[in-house]
Amino acid sequence: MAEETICAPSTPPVNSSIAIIRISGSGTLVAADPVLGFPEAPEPRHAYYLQLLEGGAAIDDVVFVYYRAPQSYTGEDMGEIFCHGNPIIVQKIIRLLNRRGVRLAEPGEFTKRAFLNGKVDLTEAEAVNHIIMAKSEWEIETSLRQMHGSLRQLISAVRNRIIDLKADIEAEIDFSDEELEGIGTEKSLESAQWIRESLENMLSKCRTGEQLSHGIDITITGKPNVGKSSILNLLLNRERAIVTDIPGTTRDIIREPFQISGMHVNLNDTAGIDIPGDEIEKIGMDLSHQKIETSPFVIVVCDAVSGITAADRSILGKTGRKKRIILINKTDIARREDIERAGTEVGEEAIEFSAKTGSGLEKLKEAIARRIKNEYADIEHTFIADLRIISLLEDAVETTGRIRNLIVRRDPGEIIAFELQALMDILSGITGEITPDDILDSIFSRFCIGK
Ligand SMILES: Nc1nc2c(ncn2[C@@H]2O[C@H](COP(=O)(O)OP(=O)(O)O)[C@@H](O)[C@H]2O)c(=O)[nH]1
Ligand SMILES: [Mg+2]
Repeated sequence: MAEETICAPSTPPVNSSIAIIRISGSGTLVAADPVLGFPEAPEPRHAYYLQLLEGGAAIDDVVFVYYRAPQSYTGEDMGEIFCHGNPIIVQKIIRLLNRRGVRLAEPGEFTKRAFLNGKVDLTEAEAVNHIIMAKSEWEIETSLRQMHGSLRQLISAVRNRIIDLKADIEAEIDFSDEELEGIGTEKSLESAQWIRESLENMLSKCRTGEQLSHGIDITITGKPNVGKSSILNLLLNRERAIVTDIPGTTRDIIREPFQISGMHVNLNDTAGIDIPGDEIEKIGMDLSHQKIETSPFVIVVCDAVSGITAADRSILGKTGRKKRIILINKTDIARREDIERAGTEVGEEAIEFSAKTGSGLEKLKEAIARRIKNEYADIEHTFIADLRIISLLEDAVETTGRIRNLIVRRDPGEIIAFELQALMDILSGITGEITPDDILDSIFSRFCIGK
């Protein structure tokens, strides 16, 4: 149990209607009472409207809520002061608390205390930070589920199975019996298999979650002047990229985050692909080619007025193996027969589009959302994992494979039990039961102050 009482503003230092200052630790009431002057001992989870005084002078009218340990976020005695959202007032209150022996909290220290006091495990604590930092509705929903224990519960189920298996194997060591051994091996193998599949499943969902939280790359490509930048601007609903009728206007890659159907997407506008005019254009096109290679999804834009040319065919050929959406743009100024001919020449489903009028925009958004959902089938049940958790899960899967082989080879029970313990330790690293202090520090230092 941490001994020092800590405090921090939980809201940013800007002028706003309300600011919140949190206090946590056994000294919470001792520090707060004289400045707030409670009429009697405050009742937990009640809102008190009080005047905050310093030496008889009013600092602000505030609302104070007291949480009695262990029924609080940190598991310690806690208080929350809601004052007017002026940084000058906040600083005054913080200084006052400091003078009363309450130290300023470090980033993430409240959540770290919640973790150390067993209110949350590490997968839940990390999810708290992801809720705050999330860039999409998907990430918020997934983080919320994880904060409520989605990953912890799965790990706990696997751990229980490991404990059972270990107990069985240890029992066999003690009462080694030739006849029982055969049945024991089969049951052990079944358990090892179940453990391995569960861990692999978890790993795959963590990997998907990790990719999705960075945003999914979608690259817009096509020959010069087909309307790529206009389409980017239309999707973003603002003039982000320069649009002109001069071919070769976009030279660098323009990358913009964007939300589609609750998912975080990074939209890339690139230089048009054709025969380069100068050195800069050539560099821009090389970048375009690289971006197409590394993006899981591409939008190929064709022009209904110019029709499908050699440059289009080359781009369609290069992106043939990618997950792609084809647009036939500029339908607002093209003749019907030209639009249809372009569609036929493309040779696969294409969306008739106009970046000028916005026609086809809903279809495009639906197509993007559908592709993403198809690609990441387990999207609804993923986890928010960083590389630390992923690499521990990889270790766990590998260890389970080794355990399986030991069982098949009927190696001594002692060796199998030893490996099972190693596997348990890896899982304890994920939930934070045995995680080195420096790793904990680095995790919590990524949090905001006051969280
Ligand atoms: N009429 C019409 N003009 C368009 C459309 N999309 C783009 N343009 C025009 O085509 C020219 C090239 O557009 P831009 O977005 O810069 O193309 P990019 O080179 O592929 O990025 C500009 O003059 C745009 O206004 C469209 O759907 N309809
Ligand atoms: Mg452009």
